[in-house]
Amino acid sequence: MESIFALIFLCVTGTHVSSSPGPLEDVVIDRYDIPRVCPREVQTGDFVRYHYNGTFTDGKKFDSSHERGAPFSGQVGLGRLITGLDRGVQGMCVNERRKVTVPPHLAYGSIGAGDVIPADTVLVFDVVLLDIWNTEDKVQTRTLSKPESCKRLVEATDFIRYHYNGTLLNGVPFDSSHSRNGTYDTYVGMGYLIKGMDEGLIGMCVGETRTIIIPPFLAYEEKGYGTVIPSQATLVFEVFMIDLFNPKDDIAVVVKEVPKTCTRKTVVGDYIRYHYNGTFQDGSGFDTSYQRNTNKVIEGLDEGLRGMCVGEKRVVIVPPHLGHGENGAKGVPSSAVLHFELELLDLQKGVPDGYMFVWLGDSPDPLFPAMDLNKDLSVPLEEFTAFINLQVAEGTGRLRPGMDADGIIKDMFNNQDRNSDGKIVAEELKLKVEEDSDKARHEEL
Ligand SMILES: [Ca+2]
Ligand SMILES: [Ca+2]
Repeated sequence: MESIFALIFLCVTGTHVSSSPGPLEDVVIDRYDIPRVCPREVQTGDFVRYHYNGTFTDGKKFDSSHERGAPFSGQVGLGRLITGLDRGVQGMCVNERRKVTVPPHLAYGSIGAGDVIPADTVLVFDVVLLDIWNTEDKVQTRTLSKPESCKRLVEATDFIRYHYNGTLLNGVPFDSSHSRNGTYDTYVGMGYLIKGMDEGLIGMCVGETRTIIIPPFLAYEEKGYGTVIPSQATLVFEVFMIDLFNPKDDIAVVVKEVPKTCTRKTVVGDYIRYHYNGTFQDGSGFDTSYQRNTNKVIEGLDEGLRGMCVGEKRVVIVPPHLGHGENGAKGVPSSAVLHFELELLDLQKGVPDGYMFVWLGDSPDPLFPAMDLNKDLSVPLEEFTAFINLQVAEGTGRLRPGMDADGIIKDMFNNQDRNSDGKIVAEELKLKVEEDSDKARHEEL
């Protein structure tokens, strides 16, 4: 050994006096393209993925991962690579390009490799690093931005909706929810996601943007995914949290303002008028027109409006299973949590479902003579209208609140004028309750 060292020493010394370079002692590394941000450098034991072109010193190519279309993957420093490359990629960072010149004794020595590499050949590898990871790695998260107030953090078993961009460690994109024009909607922490994602999403709040870096053994491991995620790939997700709730959530009611006098609070069946401002968890407002075509209020809001005084203001938060569910509604996406700022404007006792008019005491019996105000044995619309308005004025009956009174009365009249001749006679008149007992689905009276 001593003589070999001596020889090399002489040769290296000789380069100072000779114009022709002597044989290489070690690899020569030319880091000709280093990324500005270099957060991690290859160390012994790391797994790496890289592309390379292998040439002789005259530039003739003997191997290329680019041409094969498959980068090299392997562990550094355990003799799986030729010794020269084990040394040559040390300290390299992702997206760095370097030229590694390997002397024969750190490559294929005096034997060479088959017909491809002759004996005692210096090899030049032009390498670009694509990925680094280590079996000791953990999921790394970094918050890029976050709202000032964060009322609630993502926990396991929550259902969440988020946008994401997914890239490989070298920045090559493999998937994006934005390209699909829809959020990714899922339960978290229940095994529906890759392990690293299940872990990295925990603790996020709505409105937060977070980077999640996931080593391959917590992602798609050796199998990769389709053509877009290679085997043993580190994944980088940039996640923007849109919405979160738990299926166990009930509505949340926060009372903001109650008037000093409150004689009556809303109960089931009341007719109410209220102002509301509807927003999603991210603060954006939703189109409320979806509700105008239906009298049906979503379950959570119906519940949230109970026990309220006129003039009271409250916020009601409705989880989707008490709102529009997985189907959403016009202007409301699937599985969206809804915030309602409410103010009760008016409150009236309602009438039972299916009724347009109710008697507040006993109804006149018999009814027809009472209704036939001028006693001509015939009740046209004008007379019927006068009769109903009289009941309302005297407090013996009430019309369904919140609707056009003349319209309701006309409907009631038409319903009783069975032969549609413009007048009601005694035989046509039947009490609503009698009809109900006949299981008829007519309305009124
Ligand atoms: Ca009459
Ligand atoms: Ca008639």
